[in-house]
Amino acid sequence: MATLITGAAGRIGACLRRGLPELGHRLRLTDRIPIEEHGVDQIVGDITDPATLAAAMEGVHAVVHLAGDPSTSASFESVLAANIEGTYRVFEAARSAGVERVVFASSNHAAGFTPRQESAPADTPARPDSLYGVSKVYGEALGRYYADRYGIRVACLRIGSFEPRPPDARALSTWLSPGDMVRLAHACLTAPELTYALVWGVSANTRGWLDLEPGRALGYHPQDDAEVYAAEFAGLDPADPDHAWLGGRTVES
Ligand code: 15L
Repeated sequence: MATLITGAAGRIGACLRRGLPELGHRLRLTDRIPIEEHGVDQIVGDITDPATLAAAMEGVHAVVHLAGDPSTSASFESVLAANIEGTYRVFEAARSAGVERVVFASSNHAAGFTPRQESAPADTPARPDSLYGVSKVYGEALGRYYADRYGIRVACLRIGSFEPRPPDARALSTWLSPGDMVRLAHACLTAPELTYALVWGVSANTRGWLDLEPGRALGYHPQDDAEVYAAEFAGLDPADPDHAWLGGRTVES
């Protein structure tokens, strides 16, 4: 049985399509953009199209749902189609095809208006900082519904700053390295005890303040730490939104 990755042509998609096969996962890919790689099993199409999704879900036991508008400044029209309708179509197609588990790429921006604190639990209440964040809260709620109502195993990943290396001082707390992204997806795809889980998608950052225990309970053991790059950045003023709020400057945009 294969694992379907939606949004497979995107940045996280590219990372997982390289990393997950090395851990034994057989992948099917879907995206609006064709992936020009030899020998990939792919269905090209839009996630708002049920026929595309029905074809993509055939012979699939798990889905990693990455597709959607990833911009924190996305318009209502854009999140409505890509994130709201698209995420519903993915969960519904998964249910209809008898898929056992869905890993949903949520975001720290679902709770971006959370003030910095000692340790924020993974189920920190929704406090979106943008319409993008609102759409991720919706995706988490859909996941909870499909888990409770239909027994699909669902993990929602509140991903921080997914980059090859931390891009700024904020990311010294929120960075998710490519290697840890693969480890997190693998853990969520294989944890036998998963029913529904909300976990932070961040690395083991020395300056992190997002509780990694729920992820560890699923078998996610992050190995990277943004501190390695700390000397590249000046310290942040406590009043700087990048320090004060989980969502950083997005709270002001
Ligand atoms: C996200 O969820 C966004 O997709 C990305 O563009 C960054 O803003 C990232 O979060 C972050 O918080 O660094």
